Amino acid sequence: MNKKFRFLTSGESHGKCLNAIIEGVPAGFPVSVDEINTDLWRRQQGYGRGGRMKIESDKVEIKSGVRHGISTGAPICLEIKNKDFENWETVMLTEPVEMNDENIAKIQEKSFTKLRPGHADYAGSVKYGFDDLRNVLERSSARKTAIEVAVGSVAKQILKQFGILGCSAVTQIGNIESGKLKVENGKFIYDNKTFSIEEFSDLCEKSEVRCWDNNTSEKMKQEIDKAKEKGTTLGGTFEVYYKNLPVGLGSYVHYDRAIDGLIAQAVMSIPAIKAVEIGAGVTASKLDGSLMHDPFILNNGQIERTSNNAGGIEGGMTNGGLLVVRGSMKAIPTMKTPLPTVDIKDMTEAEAHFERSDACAVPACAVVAEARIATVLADAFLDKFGGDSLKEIKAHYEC
Ligand code: EPS
Repeated sequence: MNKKFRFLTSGESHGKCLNAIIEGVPAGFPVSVDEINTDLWRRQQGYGRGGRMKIESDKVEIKSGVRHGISTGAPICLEIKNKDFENWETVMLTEPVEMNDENIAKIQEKSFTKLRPGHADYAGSVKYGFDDLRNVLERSSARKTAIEVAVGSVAKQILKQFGILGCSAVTQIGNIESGKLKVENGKFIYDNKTFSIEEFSDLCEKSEVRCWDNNTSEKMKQEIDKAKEKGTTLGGTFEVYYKNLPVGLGSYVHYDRAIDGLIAQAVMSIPAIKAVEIGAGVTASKLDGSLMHDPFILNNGQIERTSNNAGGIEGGMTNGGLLVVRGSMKAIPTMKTPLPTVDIKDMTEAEAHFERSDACAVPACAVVAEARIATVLADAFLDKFGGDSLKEIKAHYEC
């Protein structure tokens, strides 16, 4: 399938910067740096983040493809500087450095050879033939999700022109689960109260763990504190919702056009994700057909559904319902209380490498997933309604 909205990113965790080139944004779309920076800020929040987030205050620079705030149709280049680079310059310089005693000591201090179970260290070092696991860590780090959020933010700005809006919520951290949320006809029902997507999103944005319920938020924070005390880390689950999607994004005609498959790939590619569900998700396997499928009804001549177990997707296509995607994130593998491992320097048994990290990044991950899903939706939207300019696309959309 020819992608209509595609991008590549580059950059290391402690390198000079993170970059992306987006190809496929038609001319005439407003592209706001402030909106991208707001999403970058949202990704940096969340109880349980480590010291690095105090160093970075991510800001994007748009380097091409936009003139006076409007896309020109040309590739859009984005850049986020790593503030921490100044502390890592000798270690992470792209040019060769003079191997004097001082520089050798600096580089060795940041080299490591004790594999972290659960991280990319082992497979990455075997695959690329590295002796120094720093080479694996730098690109496999979740730092790269900052630039992915910037790209997703541009995708969200395309979708916004057509009233398509998204939000995300954390539903579990460690063993603490949020109460049961019901999502019906685009409304969020919790504790007998009904919220619009905007109201629900607002509640999540105000929580330090991105959970709409205050009591659960507090319990989640305590769970993170406990994990920190033990020197361990926590995973969890989150949900992403998008409303006002037109019917028919994606397709049933080929495996690589099924939008659920594309969304699953996008979310699964985020570091530490182990499962992706849509709608009823894994519960679908337990529901008999009469409970699983969402009946059609007529309301003043309009087709409506009485439930949304499908999560807004049937037959690999959006069906006009609210998109509901759930992701499960494992606990971060860099831990103060290390697991048994092997030191590949001398092939001895050892304790895993530890360096400054996060205790829990589930709230940040929800924002990343929201952004990654936006790129899939924007791609499918441009595929269906595409044109060279916003004006052309609006004409296709409206006819
Ligand atoms: C990460 C380790 C930590 C995280 C980082 C991901 O970074 P550092 O080693 O510099 O303390 O904070 O995430 C980010 C920097 C970010 O922007 O999300 C890792 O090893 O994956």
